[in-house]
Amino acid sequence: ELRYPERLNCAAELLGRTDAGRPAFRTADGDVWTYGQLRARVDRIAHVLTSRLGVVPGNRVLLRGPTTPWLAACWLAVLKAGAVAVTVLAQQRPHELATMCGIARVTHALCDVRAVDDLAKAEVPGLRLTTYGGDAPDDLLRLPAPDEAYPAVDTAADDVALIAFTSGTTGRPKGCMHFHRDVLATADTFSKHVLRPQEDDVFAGSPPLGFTFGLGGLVVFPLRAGASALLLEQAGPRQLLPAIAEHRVSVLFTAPTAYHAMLDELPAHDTGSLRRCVSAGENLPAATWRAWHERTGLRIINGIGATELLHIFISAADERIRPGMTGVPVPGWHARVQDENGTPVPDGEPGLLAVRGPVGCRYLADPRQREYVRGGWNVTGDTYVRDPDGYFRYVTRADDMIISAGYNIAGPEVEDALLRHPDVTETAVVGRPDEARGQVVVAYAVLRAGARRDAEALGAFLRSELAPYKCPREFVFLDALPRTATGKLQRFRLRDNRRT
Ligand code: 3SK
Repeated sequence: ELRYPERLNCAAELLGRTDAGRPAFRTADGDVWTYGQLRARVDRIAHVLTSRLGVVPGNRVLLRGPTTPWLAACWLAVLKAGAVAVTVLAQQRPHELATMCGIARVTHALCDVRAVDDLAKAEVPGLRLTTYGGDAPDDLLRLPAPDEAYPAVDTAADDVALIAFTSGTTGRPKGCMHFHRDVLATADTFSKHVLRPQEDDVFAGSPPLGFTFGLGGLVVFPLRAGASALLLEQAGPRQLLPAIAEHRVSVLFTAPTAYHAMLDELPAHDTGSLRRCVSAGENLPAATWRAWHERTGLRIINGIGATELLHIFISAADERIRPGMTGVPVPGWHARVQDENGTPVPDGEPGLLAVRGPVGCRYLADPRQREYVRGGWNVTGDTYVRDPDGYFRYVTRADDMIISAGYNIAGPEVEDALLRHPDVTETAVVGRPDEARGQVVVAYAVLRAGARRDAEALGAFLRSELAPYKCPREFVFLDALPRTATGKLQRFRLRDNRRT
């Protein structure tokens, strides 16, 4: 069981332990911030926040910008000053930003000067907006501040440290509140027991810091381990491979589609420094896991996490990893599969995934709390099967099961088969209403550049891989699949025929 002192400031904990001379953050340009420099910059920002901008403990401070050491330093400074960081994504538009600011009652914002337009357009009443990284005399980094240590505000372990928004794959955003102890708990469960980082590890990856997958993987886990993180403003599959080679990245966090997209380019890059590869955010198809393993010798650590629960709660390490499986509950977490009434279903049968552990869902003023937390369990909205040996296998999102002529068909199983075809780079399989069968299976596919859009050939391929009732009745070829800002597939758009 995890035990933290009653009074705890997680930013002070993350910053306080490592020798001043060790590297904390790196950038693509070759800048290195040592722990000593990071501490000094965080303290300076915290002084400015409290003595110039009027931030007091409990104020909600919005943070927005590309992934840079300055964004991470702002996040740490807000927490160190006892305020609450409201993390949003650079892609979010004025209307979405205004909604989130309203829900979280944001009073202040720190925004990278390059990302300020949309936030200004959001016209949030009473918002005190400060930019960083620009030339203006009132830029956050130019405002005068005492050149001395900033003593961390004495927060309680269960004071709110951050509010992270989830829109899920549809619907009005929900703000999830997380405590100071929750932040450390993610590092002391998944990172400590599954990832097992070392001081000389270099972390890197694609998820932005406004997505808790990225915040954990690129800030919290490396700092908790005294390691360093390469923070990349551009972190698509095309940028990741050269960055891994150049900066000797050893721990990689990215999404299943990025692992798949990097496969062809792998031979052209030196990935010999990689020790750990983490995939989350979406289901990792067994086909992608196998191809990555074949080409790198590395076993991708698959995991399921949620903004509601901050980070990953089911996963597996090293030899315990099984392709096509998410894994077992991370030490400290409990998981089961249950029916709609909360009764556990037998092993081998699909049902709703329910978990509990050191972090819980706390929606900010949202009645949907009642749907997510039922009888003390967090019901994630995923359909899973638990095998008799305790492994959890993803089936689909609970509301995404396709029911065709009485058969239950999980889109991800058909997608996994399609991804084994050499021309398919991305795919989504959904049910379309049909008078005779209830629903029919429709496959959307993105093909490798130059490949022929041949529905018949794909159909024939699938018939050799899957039972006939699972095979799509229709193939639709797209240039890209509709995704949320965090990269999650929006199946509802495909079901409703809304592709953008
Ligand atoms: O939402 C997710 O899928 C997720 C995955 C891993 C860690 C954190 C999150 C929010």
